[in-house]
Amino acid sequence: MYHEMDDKTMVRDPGEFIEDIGNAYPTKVARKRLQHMIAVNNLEKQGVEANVRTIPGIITQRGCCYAGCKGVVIGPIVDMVHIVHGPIGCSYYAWMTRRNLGKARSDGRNYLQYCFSTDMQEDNIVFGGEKKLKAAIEEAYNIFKPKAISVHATCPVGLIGDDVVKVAREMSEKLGINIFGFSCEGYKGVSQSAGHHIANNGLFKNVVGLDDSGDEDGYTVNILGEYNIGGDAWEIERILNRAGIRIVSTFSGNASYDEIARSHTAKLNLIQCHRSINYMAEMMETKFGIPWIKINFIGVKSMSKTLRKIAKFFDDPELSARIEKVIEEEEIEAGKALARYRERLQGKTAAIFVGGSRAHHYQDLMKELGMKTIAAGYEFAHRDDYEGRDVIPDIKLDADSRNIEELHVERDQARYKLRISQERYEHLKKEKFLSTYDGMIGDMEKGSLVIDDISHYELEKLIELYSPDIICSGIKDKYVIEKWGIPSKQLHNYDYGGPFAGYRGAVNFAKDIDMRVNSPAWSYITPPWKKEPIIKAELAA
Ligand code: CFM
Ligand code: HCA
Repeated sequence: MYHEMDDKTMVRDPGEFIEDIGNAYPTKVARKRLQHMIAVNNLEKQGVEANVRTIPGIITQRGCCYAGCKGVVIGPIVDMVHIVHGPIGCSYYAWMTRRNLGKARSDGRNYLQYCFSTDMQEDNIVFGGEKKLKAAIEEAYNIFKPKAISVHATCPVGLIGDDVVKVAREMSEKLGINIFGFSCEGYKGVSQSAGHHIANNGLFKNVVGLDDSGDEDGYTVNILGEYNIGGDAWEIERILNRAGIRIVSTFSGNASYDEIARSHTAKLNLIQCHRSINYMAEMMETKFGIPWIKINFIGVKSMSKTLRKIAKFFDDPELSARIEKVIEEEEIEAGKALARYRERLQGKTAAIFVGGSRAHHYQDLMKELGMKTIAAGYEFAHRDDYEGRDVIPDIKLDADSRNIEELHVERDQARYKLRISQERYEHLKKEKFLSTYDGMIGDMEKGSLVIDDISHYELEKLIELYSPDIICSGIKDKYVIEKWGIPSKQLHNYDYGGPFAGYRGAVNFAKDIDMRVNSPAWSYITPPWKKEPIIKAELAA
């Protein structure tokens, strides 16, 4: 069966896909998995189940709590030493695999290339590893003299009861620098998402607000949820600086400890990845009175829309005029470069299954290139990332979420300062300009599919039924997809390309997608199983 999409093109009926999945799984599994899939109808407010445990036995793309805390949020801070307390494998995997780039500030400190681990052995598991951790912290301090050190727990640390938070506190007193620990054992929560929350809490408690000497003048912002993969943050910075907007701190791509310590002096928080950092935005608003807006730096139109939102917030004709000038010039330059790719990509289809925010952000850019996103989903996002923040009061807290500490934050009477008038603040909240994210589903076309925490089996079924022109995903399934003869673009590490954010990033992205989608290479190969059966079996008598 086929289904008509908004622009009258016909795609396979998404209901058929969902039905096939339901029939293939055992009843109990089907009942659970079907709650994670919908065919978008644009008629009613739709939702999917999310942020719950993956069914054992299903191959998913998800990672762990430690990955979300150390790998994603804390690891990219360039001038801190980040020590992993655990077996070496956890560190090896986390060592620069995310390609979050960073440069030293004037003091020359940048430890991103290093990999610090306690390298736990069997005897540490049996007799405890706290002594080894203390020695590792002291050794790192003596060699590098960093301003601050973070310590991260891996699964075995929690199982044997080593207390990284306590050890960090003790060593901080001994060495006289800021050292703080994260109990981000891999098994906590149901995915990386738990690690984001733990990391946000730790940064908020231990760093944000330590330095009040920030420059109060000008149009100052923090960028929250931007991790400088492939240099995205630098392209964003180039554009904002052109318009006269100054970034106090980025959380946490190319971040510096001192900048995070001063971040509470900024006037506005811009949220790129809502999933990983909305906690920080809410806490900074409550304690310091910094409002936040959800923006998107991915895509030419989205970038311009983001700049106009910043202009609206600051409400200054001079800034607005400068922003309009930047938009005009940048759009002309990008538009010229994009024209030839648009021609070559028109009408091509894409599926995007990535993380907790990019599956939404990249749909804007796909649309600009004339492409259609026929299916999308997150690995570990929550229902609010799919359905919008209005749904938050309805989300039932299960045991896995209740395990993650919820900080009780209050207004800092001395330092709370609303950056705009109370009246305007309330007005902007009421018109849903501030503190709002509407989620991914509402932006998707009728007839498209949403699949949360997609499994390899479901991905293969999707390929069989839809055969998209490209699938954007990560390393865990890139080669599964390509063995089916479909090009795959990694939207985590960008396949070592990028930047993809901002105006110039959009052009880089278009070039990369064109290179894959229109490459003749795919037609030259016939996989062996299409020529002859590769498994032969005989029935025993
Ligand atoms: Fe946010 Fe990220 Fe993402 Fe994420 Fe990630 Fe990442 Fe991602 Mo990989 S913080 S949710 S936990 S944008 S590491 S930089 S690419 S899955 S979509
Ligand atoms: C993580 C990090 C990751 C993995 C990427 C991938 C990243 O989740 O631990 O699966 O390709 O962006 O590096 O999301």
